[in-house]
Amino acid sequence: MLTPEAVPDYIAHRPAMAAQVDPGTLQVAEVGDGNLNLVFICTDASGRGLVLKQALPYVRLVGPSWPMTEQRADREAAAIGVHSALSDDVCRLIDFDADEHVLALEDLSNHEVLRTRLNNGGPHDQVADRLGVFVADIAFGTSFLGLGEEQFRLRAAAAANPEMCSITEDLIFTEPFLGAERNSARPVVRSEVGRLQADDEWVGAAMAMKYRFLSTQEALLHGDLHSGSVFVRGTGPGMSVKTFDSEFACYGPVGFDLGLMWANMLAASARATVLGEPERASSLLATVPSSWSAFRGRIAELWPRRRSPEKYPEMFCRDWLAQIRQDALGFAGCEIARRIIGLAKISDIESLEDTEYAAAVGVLLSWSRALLVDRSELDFTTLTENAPEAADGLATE
Ligand code: SR1
Ligand code: MG
Repeated sequence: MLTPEAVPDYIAHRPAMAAQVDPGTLQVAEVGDGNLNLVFICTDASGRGLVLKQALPYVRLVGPSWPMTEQRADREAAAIGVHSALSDDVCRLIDFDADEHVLALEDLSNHEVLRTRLNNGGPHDQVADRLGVFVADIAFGTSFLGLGEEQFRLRAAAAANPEMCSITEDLIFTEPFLGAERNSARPVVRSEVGRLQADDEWVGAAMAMKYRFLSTQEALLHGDLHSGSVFVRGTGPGMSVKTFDSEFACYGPVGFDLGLMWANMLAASARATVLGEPERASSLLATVPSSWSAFRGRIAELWPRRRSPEKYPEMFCRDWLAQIRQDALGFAGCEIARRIIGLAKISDIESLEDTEYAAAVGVLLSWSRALLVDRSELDFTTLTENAPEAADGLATE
C-alpha cells in the first residue's frame, strides 16, 4: 500500500508520472473518501498536480473483512482507455502500474464533485445533458452498432468484470429489496421501508431489472455513473464535465448508466424539495427528460455511422431507444432504493435532519415504486406530477 511518505519516491521511478510533477518538491495528501480505494493528490512546488489511485485488496468502506480483487484497477484503466477515445468528458489516464494497481490520473482539483456542487445549491444547467451525450457516445461506440458484431463480442468478452458486477448485483438489485444485514435506514422511515419490501410488485420489478443487468450486454458501461463520479468546473457552454471512477465498467444494458445518473439527480431534487427550494427541485427533476433528449439526439447523430446499415434499419433504432428508456427508468428505481436502504448511502439525503430526511425518503421511495412498477406507462410528466406530494406533508408539520 502506498503512503503519502512513499509517493514521491514511487513517482520518481515512473517516468510517465515524473514527467507530470517534480517528485523532489511534492506535497502529498491522501484524500480517498470513496468506498473502495486509496487516492493521493500530489502537487509540486510549481503547482503541477497528479492524482494516484490505488486499489486495495479489500473494500475500504468495510475493511479487510470484505476482500476485493485489485484487478479492478486493470478494468478501470482499460475502460478509461476505451471511453476516452470516444468522449472528451473523461478524466485522463496518464500512467497505469498494473503490478501495484495504481492509476495516475489528471489532477482535477480545480473541479468540484457534482454531488458536492448539488448539495451546496450550485448550478447544474446542462450537466445532465452533457452526461446524456457522454452515455450515448460510449454506448454507441462500444456496441455492435459502432464496432461491428465480431469485434463487439471480442470486446465484451475481454471486459468481463465479475467481482465488481457482483457488488452491483448485491447492493443495487438484491439487498434493498430482499433484505440484508448491511441494510440500514433511520427509525423514522423503517415502517415505510418494511411496507415496500413486502410489496411483491416492487420487489418483482426490481428482480426483473436484475435479470436485465445480468443478461444484457449492449455496450461498455461506465458502471457507476452517480453524481459522485463526475467532476464539474464552470457553467454553460465552456463548462468542463469529467467522469471518473469507472472500476465497475462492464458490458451491460445502456439504460443502466442513464438510470444511475437519473436516480442521483432525483435525489438532489428531493433534497431541494425538503429544503424549501421548489424551483430548484423542479429544475433538477427536469434534468431527467432533458438528458434523455440529449442522449436520444446524440444517438440519432451517431446512427448513420453504424457499421452495417443494411442490417439495422430505422425501426431498430426506434425500438432500441424505447428499450433503453424503459431500462433506465427501472434502473433509476433500483438505484434510489439502494441509496436509501442499502450500503453506500448518499450525502444528499444523509446530511438532512430527521424531519427533512423522512420527507425526502418519502418522495424518493414513491418515485422508486413508480419507476419500477409503473415504468411501462410512466411518462416524464407523470413523474414530475408525483413530485410535490411527499413534500406537502413536510409543509404541514
Ligand atoms: C462497496 S462499494 C459500494 C458502492 O460504492 C461505489 O461507488 C458503487 O456505487 C458501489 O455500489
Ligand atoms: Mg466510486
